[in-house]
Amino acid sequence: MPQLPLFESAEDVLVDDASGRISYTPRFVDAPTAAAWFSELRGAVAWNAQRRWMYDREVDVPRLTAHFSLAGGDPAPRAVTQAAERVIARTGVPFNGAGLNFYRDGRDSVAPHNDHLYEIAEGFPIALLSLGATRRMTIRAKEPPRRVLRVDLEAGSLLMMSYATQLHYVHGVPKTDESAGERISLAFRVRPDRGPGQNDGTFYR
Ligand SMILES: O=C(O)CCC(=O)C(=O)O
Repeated sequence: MPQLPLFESAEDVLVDDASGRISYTPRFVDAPTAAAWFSELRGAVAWNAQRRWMYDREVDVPRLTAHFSLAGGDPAPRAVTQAAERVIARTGVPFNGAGLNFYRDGRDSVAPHNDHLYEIAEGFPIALLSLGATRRMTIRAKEPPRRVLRVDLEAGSLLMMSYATQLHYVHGVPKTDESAGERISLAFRVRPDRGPGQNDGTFYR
């Protein structure tokens, strides 16, 4: 079991049952590091403004995005590789991809969704590292009684969601009328295109 550095706070387990495991660790990275990573990524990343078809019309994706492989190819910004190293060291999960989201203000959001299971290797969790302004995530069970969790994702925090939770819950960051500053999230995933025998699916439910 990796040792906890002094500045880290304890993991708060929000769900741990047949529907999967969700945990929240505030102050996973200290405030100066979170601020430095935020400022590097805000300035250095070539953020994409995407459009998406919704029913019969094309709409703006209400946030900016970027993607990096951690398994070679184009080098990721230093803040992404440093954050990935920290998350991998803590969790023991061989994350090989990072999806970044930039929420410019309270009008930016991500709609309730679960991760596409073909985009994550079976059995591996997703890790969400938050930088910048605090935004509330809503995690809603798909099945009755449709339990709802609301988690304020603070700068420097780490939210872990096991593979199984993608079957049983949707998660999203709703728009807010309250003034919200800029926020960047880093979503670490194990992409399924890894070599045979490297994914035995035993990490998390
Ligand atoms: O910004 C977040 O913390 C959530 C991002 C998310 O749900 C996703 O990238 O699929």
